[in-house]
Amino acid sequence: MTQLTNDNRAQLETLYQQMEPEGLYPLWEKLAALVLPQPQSPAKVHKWVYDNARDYLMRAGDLISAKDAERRVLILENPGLPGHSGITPSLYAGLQLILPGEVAPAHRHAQCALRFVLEGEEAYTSVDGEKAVMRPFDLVLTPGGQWHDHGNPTDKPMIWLDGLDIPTVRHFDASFAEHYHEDQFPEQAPAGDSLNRYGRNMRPLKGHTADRRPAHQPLFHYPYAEWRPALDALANSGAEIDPHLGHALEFMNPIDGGPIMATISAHVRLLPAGFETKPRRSTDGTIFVVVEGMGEAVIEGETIALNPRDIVVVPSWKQVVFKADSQLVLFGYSDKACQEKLNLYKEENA
Ligand code: GTQ
Repeated sequence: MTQLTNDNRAQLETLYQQMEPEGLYPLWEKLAALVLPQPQSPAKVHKWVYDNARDYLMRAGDLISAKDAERRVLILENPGLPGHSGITPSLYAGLQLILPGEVAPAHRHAQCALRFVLEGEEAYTSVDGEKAVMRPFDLVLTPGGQWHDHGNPTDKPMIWLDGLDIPTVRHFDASFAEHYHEDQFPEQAPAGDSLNRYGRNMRPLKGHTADRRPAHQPLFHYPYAEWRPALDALANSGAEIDPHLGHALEFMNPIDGGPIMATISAHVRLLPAGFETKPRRSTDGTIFVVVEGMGEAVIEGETIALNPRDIVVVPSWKQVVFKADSQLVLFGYSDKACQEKLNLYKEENA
């Protein structure tokens, strides 16, 4: 703004005071902060050490049941977004615990969720009455609007990372949610049915039994037993490694080859021992989970040590370099899916 005379400034201040009760404000005082020349995320770089978070979660497990809590989850709130219950401005993360014999009762909501298993074997998530039996580092989706309950018939605790678009749905004022009148939604299909039909690069031949799954979202289980060998095969094939990403594969919706859900994208990467990525930044603030190996993330010059099951958030437009001390495998999710639809997504590979 050009220089104003004192008199002019005083008259403007009077104008602001008088119009404020009418909900009117001068854009010229705020324009530079509203329309930024580049992202300035309020979110901070942050790491959650799994074992520390796990201790608190297990203590919560002694005090409240999954049923009483509805979902027994510790929210991973970004320290730069206090009170927001978001790990980035658009996405939520939480650690959910289901103890042996427990059920987290059936509900459905507009929010889309992914689950990335960190501990435990063979508890399940049921989606519209079909179970996905979950093993460590499996990715399981509960797309918006679908009934889901979780249960643990095993004798060991089950813990996974929940990734939801809660802040995005809040932003659009579009939340709907309801409880089912029983704890478990009635079984509609054998466990793994959708994976068998849609998860092996094939689809049901038409004329077969009618499609039960919603047309836009038929597949909801991406097992570690399938994605991990795929990464290894890629790495061992002699394929050129992406200098900014390492060997990287995105989880895909088989319907259109697009991202797994409308608001959330997810991928995995493998960085061979000794590999260091070139610097990269992107507008999709990303939540990373260390699946295996040790190394470092250097984010805008800040070094974060990476160990198995650590969770690290890299906010929008922060430059990141990954260094693999041993072979490093990462899972990541972000709002890239949503940003691409809105023509907002940008990245810069240095
Ligand atoms: O499992 O349905 O972490 O509805 C937050 C909200 C998990 C769930 C969360 C949810 C769920």
